[in-house]
Amino acid sequence: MTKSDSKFVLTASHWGTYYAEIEDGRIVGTKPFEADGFPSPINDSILDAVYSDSRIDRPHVRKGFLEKGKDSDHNGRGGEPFVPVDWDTALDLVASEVKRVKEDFGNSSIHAGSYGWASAGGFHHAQGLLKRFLNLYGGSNVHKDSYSTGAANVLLPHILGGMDASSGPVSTWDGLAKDTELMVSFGGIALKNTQVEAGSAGEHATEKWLRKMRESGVNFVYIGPNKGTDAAEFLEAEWLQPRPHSDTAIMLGLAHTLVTEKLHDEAFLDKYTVGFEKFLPYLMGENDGQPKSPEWAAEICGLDADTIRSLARRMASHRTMLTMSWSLQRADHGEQPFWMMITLAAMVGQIGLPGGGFGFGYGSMNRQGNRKRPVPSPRVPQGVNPNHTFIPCARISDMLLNPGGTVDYNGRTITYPDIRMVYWCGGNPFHHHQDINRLIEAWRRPEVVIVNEIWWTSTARHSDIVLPATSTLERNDIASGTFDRFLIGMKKAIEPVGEARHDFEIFADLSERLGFREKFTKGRNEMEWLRHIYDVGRQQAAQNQVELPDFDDFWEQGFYEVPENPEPYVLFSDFRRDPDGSNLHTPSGKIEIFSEKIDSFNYDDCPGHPVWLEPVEWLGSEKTKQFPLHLLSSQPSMRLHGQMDNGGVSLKSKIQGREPVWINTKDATARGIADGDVVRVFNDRGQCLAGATVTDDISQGVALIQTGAWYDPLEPGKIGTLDRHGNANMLALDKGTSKLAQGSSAQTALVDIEKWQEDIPEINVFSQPEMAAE
Ligand SMILES: Nc1nc2c(c(=O)[nH]1)N[C@H]1C(S)=C(S)[C@@H](COP(=O)(O)OP(=O)(O)OC[C@H]3O[C@@H](n4cnc5c(=O)[nH]c(N)nc54)[C@H](O)[C@@H]3O)O[C@H]1N2
Ligand SMILES: Nc1nc2c(c(=O)[nH]1)N[C@H]1C(S)=C(S)[C@@H](COP(=O)(O)OP(=O)(O)OC[C@H]3O[C@@H](n4cnc5c(=O)[nH]c(N)nc54)[C@H](O)[C@@H]3O)O[C@H]1N2
Ligand SMILES: [Mo]
Repeated sequence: MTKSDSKFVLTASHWGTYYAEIEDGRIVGTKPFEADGFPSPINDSILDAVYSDSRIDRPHVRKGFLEKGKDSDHNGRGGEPFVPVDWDTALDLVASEVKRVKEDFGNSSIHAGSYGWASAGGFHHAQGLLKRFLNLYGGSNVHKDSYSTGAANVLLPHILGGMDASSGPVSTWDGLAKDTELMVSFGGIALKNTQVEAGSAGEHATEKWLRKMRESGVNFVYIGPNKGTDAAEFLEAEWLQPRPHSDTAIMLGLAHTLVTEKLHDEAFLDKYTVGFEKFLPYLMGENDGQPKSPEWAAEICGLDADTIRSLARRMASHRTMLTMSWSLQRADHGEQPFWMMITLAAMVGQIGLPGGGFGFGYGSMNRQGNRKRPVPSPRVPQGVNPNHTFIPCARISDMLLNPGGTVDYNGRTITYPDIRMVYWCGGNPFHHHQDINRLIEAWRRPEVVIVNEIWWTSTARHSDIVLPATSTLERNDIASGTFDRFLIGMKKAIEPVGEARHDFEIFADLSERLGFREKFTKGRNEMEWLRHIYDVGRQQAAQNQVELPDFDDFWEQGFYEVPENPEPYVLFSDFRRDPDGSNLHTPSGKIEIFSEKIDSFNYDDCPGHPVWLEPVEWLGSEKTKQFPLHLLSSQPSMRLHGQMDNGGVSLKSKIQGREPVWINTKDATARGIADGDVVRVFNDRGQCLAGATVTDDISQGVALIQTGAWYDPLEPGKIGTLDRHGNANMLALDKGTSKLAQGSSAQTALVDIEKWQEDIPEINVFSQPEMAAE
């Protein structure tokens, strides 16, 4: 019930826009944004999370570090108690450490890559502010690419000339609803993932459009192991259940059928692509004696050869849209399924036609299928990094473990810098990185680890100096996702909790101690910055013929809605119309089925055209004798990565306090596991407890743990100890996708599961860590 003296304050998050209901200065409820027909249930988690026991109330320093500084025993990270300190002590310590490391080892020894999603809001943007701070102090080692699409980030510019096909804009829903007849989705279109959009969403649009597509008669084929979340019931999709990671083989089988039955579009291939003639001998087995026939593919993927053949015929005889979720490239050799789908779509010949062609990431985020907004997202300027060292983001453990070592990447050799300081702000590597036991080892290498955080996440627990940051509710900001029609004024709803401070203030105070406060703040306070970045965006919008209200009117109104564009957008339609004039930014100016450039790198794990390469771990490998189940770790339905795992919505989804692991009924029965049992999931990298969800919605031989359960070690700080809670990254593989992209191979892992027979340990990670006296 809404009390008469409560007020509603509009705010935004990566899972959408909502009103916070405030009573007596506290948030007591949430209400959906009026433009959003499909608001995310995650909203309500903020009610528990913001005041939870896991909130960091004041600055803290690890006991050993407070006593001995850089000479402390680094093995104490994650295990030793923390000492609460006052802000001046903490800021003096951080400033002196930044100065010391810069002077003794140079800026390249400071890793501030700080990968992570932080919060919505363009001004209080955690990593942006960390970078702005360090860029003014000589810079830092940073990261390139992303965990989301690490393989695609490097591959697609070579073969498509850019990232649009994966990052958007892809062909819009309105056009698909009008013209598509058959939609074939590798990895599905997971509605749970479309709750989320980087920078927020005023409207969650995917479900609305998928329903329209089904109503207008589109037929769906879902290819993947998980009907539970990847293909909504109302799509009435045909479900093909191949082995995980065998998608490239299936597509080769489809391509082989197209060629043998002369269904491939030679005119399209001639006019718009290069290199088909180099790929064809591989496809037909002319150079290795192995035709990539449907029978060959069937052996690998477990589907029938006839199923593959008839799907190829259907694709060629209908207006067909091929889609693939981003997850498929987050795997060993993750470049191949993306490259092969582009090749297959080129052979079908409908690229650039309404309702046809291909696109990646439908169902990976809310953005995909929406139009790109002609208004930029207001953001705090980060400045320029004077230091030029970087790593592909998922090579963090490799870097820390191998200072001076080298790694192949996109045709060059990168030397890992000698990192002495890690500064993380707005990300959670103990959530996001694969093989946490290996990360703990790597994390012991630097002399000092500093983290700005809102909550006592596992990353905060494994650091030396912890500075408490405010949440979005405690500050003013502007939110806007690039593929969303809305700019949202995020108004401060409550006072900062405990002694938390805005990251902006933290870095301003650190800049002051290092002698450049004015350069950092430009003399502007929070509201002056918002006005400034809004005005910059307003000027850019004017160049795109969109007139935004002035800042005062925008702030007063609360949000601005950019008018909808009624014309469907079709990816590559310009290119199809005018292949020479449209300027595809590849070396050939065409879609590259064979890339001379990639071929010239001579990588055994990513040759010049798409190929089937066996992943190091999958259901076809020897290792299944020891670990017979393929573990997938997909994005969580009930939270954003590790964020809001401490909120009610996520906590309610746990089983006996553990993160659910989905296991097929037959696999569970064979192991004496019943629905609701606590189980141990394990492999040669690590082990965790989880709560069994026994279901036929997941294929036999496959298990699934959604990411984001906070790592909760039985013996904190120790390598190899049991995680009580169910963090999938205890088990996932820490290996680059290939020498080309070095993306994350998070989906690649074999495990086994057994019923847990011992006492079930309590969950510890949602309360304060161990404290020592001041
Ligand atoms: N096994 C496996 N692992 C994966 C994946 C997978 O599929 N499988 N997916 C990967 C992908 S795609 C991604 S994008 C990553 C996501 O990994 P992350 O982006 O690192 O995950 P988040 O939990 O969003 O971490 C953001 C952190 O920032 C903190 N934060 C929020 N707002 C602020 C702020 O204003 N200031 C400060 N200082 N801190 C703030 C939050 O409390 C949170 O701890 O995970 C990757 N990891
Ligand atoms: N609710 C919520 N939504 C999110 C996020 C979140 O944290 N919470 N995170 C966001 C982020 S940062 C990102 S990058 C996107 C990621 O978007 P995706 O990468 O698309 O998401 P996932 O959930 O990892 O994977 C989708 C599905 O792919 C299937 N899959 C995995 N491996 C294979 C395979 O080898 N073959 C086939 N055919 N299928 C496979 C799995 O069944 C899984 O359910 O999600 C975004 N959306
Ligand atoms: Mo991501």
